[in-house]
Amino acid sequence: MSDDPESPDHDEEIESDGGSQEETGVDDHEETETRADGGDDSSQAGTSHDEGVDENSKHEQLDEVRENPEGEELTSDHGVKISDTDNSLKAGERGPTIMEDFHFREKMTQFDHESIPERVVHARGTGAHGYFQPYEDPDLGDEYDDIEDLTKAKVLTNSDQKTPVFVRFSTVVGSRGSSDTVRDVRGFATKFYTEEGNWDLVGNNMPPFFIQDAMEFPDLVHAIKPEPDDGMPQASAAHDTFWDFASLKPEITHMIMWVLSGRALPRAYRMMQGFGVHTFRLVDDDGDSVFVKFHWTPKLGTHQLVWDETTKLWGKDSDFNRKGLYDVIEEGYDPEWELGVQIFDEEQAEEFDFDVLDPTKIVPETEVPVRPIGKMVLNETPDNFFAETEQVAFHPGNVVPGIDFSNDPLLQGRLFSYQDTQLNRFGSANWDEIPINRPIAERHNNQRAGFMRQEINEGKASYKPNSIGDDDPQEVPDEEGGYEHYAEKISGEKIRNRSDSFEDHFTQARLFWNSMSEPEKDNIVDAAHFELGKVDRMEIRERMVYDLFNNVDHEFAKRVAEGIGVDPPEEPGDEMPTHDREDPSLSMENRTPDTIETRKIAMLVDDGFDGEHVSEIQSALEEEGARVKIVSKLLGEKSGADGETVDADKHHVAAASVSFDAVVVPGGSESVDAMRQQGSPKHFVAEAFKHYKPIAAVGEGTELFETVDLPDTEIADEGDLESDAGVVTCRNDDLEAFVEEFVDAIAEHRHWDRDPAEVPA
Ligand code: HDE
Repeated sequence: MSDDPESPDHDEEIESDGGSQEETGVDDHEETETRADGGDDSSQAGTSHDEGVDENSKHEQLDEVRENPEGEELTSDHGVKISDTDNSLKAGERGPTIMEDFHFREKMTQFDHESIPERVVHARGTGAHGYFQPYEDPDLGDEYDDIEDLTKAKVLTNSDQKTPVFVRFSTVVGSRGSSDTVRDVRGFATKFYTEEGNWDLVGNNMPPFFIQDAMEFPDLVHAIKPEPDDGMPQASAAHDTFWDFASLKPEITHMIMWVLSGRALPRAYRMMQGFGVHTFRLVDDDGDSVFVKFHWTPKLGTHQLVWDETTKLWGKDSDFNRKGLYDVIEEGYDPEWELGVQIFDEEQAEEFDFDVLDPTKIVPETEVPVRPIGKMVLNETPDNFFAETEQVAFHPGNVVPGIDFSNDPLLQGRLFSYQDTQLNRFGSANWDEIPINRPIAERHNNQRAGFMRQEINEGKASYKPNSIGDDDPQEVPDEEGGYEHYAEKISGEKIRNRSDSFEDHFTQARLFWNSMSEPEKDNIVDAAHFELGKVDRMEIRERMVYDLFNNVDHEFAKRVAEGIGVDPPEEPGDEMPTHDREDPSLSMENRTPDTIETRKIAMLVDDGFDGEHVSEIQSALEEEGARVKIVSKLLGEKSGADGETVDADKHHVAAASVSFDAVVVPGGSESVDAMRQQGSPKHFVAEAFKHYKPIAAVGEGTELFETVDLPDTEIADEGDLESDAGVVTCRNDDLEAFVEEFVDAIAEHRHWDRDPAEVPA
């Protein structure tokens, strides 16, 4: 949990709730009696609709089940104090264990049943608590006046209210223990605990999807998961079955372009966009509707890792993304996203050259701008990974009045699958009673019983209509907040078919390719070389080049072919669109705000460092919001040239450049001489350079750079400050100017104008 002064103080609550047995004692009848009276509604763990919700509402509800062992006595699950939890009960010191040892049986049984099935997809993830708050009077452009005119969903319109949220980020393909930095789509699922019930926006970090119809999902997942005979590879699409499937499914082409791009290698969850993917509906008080696409835009920009870096992170820092989110929140930085909407009506939708119900398409921002309507802040880590992050269960079918579905056949299929999969994971329809899944809004209905039922439903009547219980709970008319589905007119024949309007698979794939910068295009080609290079069957590689890529862009197809032993196609594919359209919002290079907040900077030192350099650079970077870590050969105290001391945060055996965003080497001749004798600092610098990261050195620190091969890079001469493609070097006393240059270089994130191909790191 973060130390955020605004966050609720759980410890206090737990104590005053009587967490300890001694305090609680046994004569708590009073409270029970009050509940039996039915007078105290707080036992319902719900919030009356009139009271609304605030940022802390979910925490207050969770406090009721939080358990804290601090200062407490060990007991059995049934509350009996335990005198010895290390030795089983035996018949004689060296004799067999005795069946009546209830403590042994209970402890072992619980352990034997600790695991639940992992998610069939998105098994690996991490989560955080926070809140969502709509902006006051958001700017919706010329066409629409007021967000309240478009939707009755209070969660999106009431700017006075902070709605609690729980967000889970995930990879898709890998199993629960797989590495974080694999090439994959990332899940971005948000549960809003609104006053009108839970709304789950279960999205991804890429706006299109692989397939058009939910029927194809099991095939897609079987193809991409480890192959069934040998169970390999883990968490990777780079194998025959995935590309076999892809090469036979041209509808996948647009998504493949995204997956081969840096979007599939996010630098951090806090530096990742999110998308609702499908077209949804907003519905107003009169029952009128517009279409909407949801977008999350991170305040810190959208940034990527590079491939070589990700593969090293698999071994050196395999929890990189999970830990990244956890650490920044614990360190007091609360990641933030803006929720944006693209709004369009049915007539506008008719005009597009694609079908808005086809999830392999985006609505380009050049056609419909994204309008920010609110912000989300994540400000608290979970207390218990299993209880919160693992047990949270999302369902796109959880919507609140004012938000509705479109007929996107992928979305329609998801509306079945998520409830179904939770039954498999939890073994009960009562998964929605688990604390992290429970709504804050009150629940009253006649759904009953089942494994692990938590609620104690009072009364005799569990059916409707009834006269015994005054026919409660009562249905709620639409005008008073009852959910009413949008009354869309539907007519048609029962048909198992794909609409002709879903037929064009290449126009938007080409739009994506056209919109990439040259380095981004290079990354896509390199990724295709890796992925298809791992495919044994030539006919699959050929189909990818000839049938898919050559229908996106001829040059692209030729470049891919050359790296994977396929004869380059001589002519563009028959279906290749000829348009030159671009959408600047698709390139991550256009999503780099001028900030270095939360970036992690390694400062390489050894004994004899220049104390002024270290303290001034560190405080200047930290003032800008960066996190500086001192890295040295060994942990412990390091002494500066003038007697100052610093503690090393990391040592060479455990720290690698891949875990950092930038590297800086301060002066101090003894320190730099020592590092010139060590392999690690030189490798640190070379590797950061290879990964296009900003690197900087000042004073004697520049001499370390001279021992490393940094091709075509200008290093400052005596008295100068030099900044060359993110390599900042300084041989004068103007530390302020040096730090300023370095901060600019860090804000740029990666320096693609470098050519590090020859660097042996
Ligand atoms: Fe999911 N998806 N999905 N998916 N999905 C699941 O539900 C499914 C799709 C997404 O952090 C499962 O609870 C089908 C699109 C996220 O817990 C399962 C189809 C998008 C998460 C399931 C899709 C997503 C899931 C597995 C095609 C982006 C993780 C465990 C019709 C808009 C949520 C679970 C979390 C999880 C089914 C396609 C996002 C099996 C059938 C499109 C972020 O129900």
